[in-house]
Amino acid sequence: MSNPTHNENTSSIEAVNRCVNKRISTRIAQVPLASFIFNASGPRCTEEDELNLLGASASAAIMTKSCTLEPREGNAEPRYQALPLGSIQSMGLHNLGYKAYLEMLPRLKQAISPQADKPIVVSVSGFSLADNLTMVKAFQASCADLIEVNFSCPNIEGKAQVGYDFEQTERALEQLCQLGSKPIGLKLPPYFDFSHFITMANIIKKFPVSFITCINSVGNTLVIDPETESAIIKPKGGFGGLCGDYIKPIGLANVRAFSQLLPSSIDIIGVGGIKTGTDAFEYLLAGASAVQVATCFEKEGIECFDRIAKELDSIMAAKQYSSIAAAKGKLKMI
Ligand code: RRO
Repeated sequence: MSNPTHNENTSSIEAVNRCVNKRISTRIAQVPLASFIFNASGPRCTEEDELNLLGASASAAIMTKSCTLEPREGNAEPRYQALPLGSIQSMGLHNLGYKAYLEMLPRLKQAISPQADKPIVVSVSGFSLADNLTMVKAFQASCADLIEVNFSCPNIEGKAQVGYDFEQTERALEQLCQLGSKPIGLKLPPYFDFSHFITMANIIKKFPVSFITCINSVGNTLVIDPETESAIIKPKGGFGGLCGDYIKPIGLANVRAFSQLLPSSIDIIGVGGIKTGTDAFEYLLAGASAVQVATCFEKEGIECFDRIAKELDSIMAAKQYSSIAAAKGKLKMI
């Protein structure tokens, strides 16, 4: 953890000792987290007050909304609609611009320390490799603990998801992984074919990528209201990212496939349809080292982290798993 007053080993040990519940504490790229559950880069993590709320909550980390070089208002409203089993959204990367987050990080760190040594994960989503290089370089020199590079935003008109372009992904990693020693991870889009899992895993293995986050929303889906005979969100002709329960089997499959293809030193963070301890436990069995919550956090608010953590803890206790490591990737075949 980045704490200038401690050496790295001492502060890591202290952080682990502070974990309230050892059964669901975990690590991402060797950075300790007090629980298996934190927020996804998505809802309620754009503004400083939202990030402070996460700092004071049971979320195991503070994850920021993906940022761009310049501030963005995002796409036109309505751009989010709740659905019975999740949501569809096309937020359009509304964020304060990376300089605002850079400036905010020491204040966030200060607010969460010394009560809880909670990592801060910054998410970057530039419009070009040059943008991403500028932002990652800046965050490498900041007090962020982990850097997640978002290669999978589906909601910017005219901009394809980098994670679906394997050559571009490889060219980007060649440069992004050379900018400093803070752990870098990739937020990936969902893949639906084994050839794609294998190609992406082989690219990732060539570079010092510390973690991957699977999956972003399922991009470019369409929900129609038959009463009004119209799409239910405005941007991109109604096409948007599908989230929530609908996508959990896709998220689980991506976590499972990558956990079988990547070395265990690369942590996998599961996202997609996590709203109960059972959902989190399923991702753990598939091979996740931690999970992030998006739609459930949007709908339920900050209390979801404590609730899901307690539910997961109860499930693990009932099944006599004493640690995340004991259950990680232990999916059985029939
Ligand atoms: O802001 C968004 O519209 C957005 C982003 Br950056 C992302 O990575 N995934 C998503 O579903 N929406």
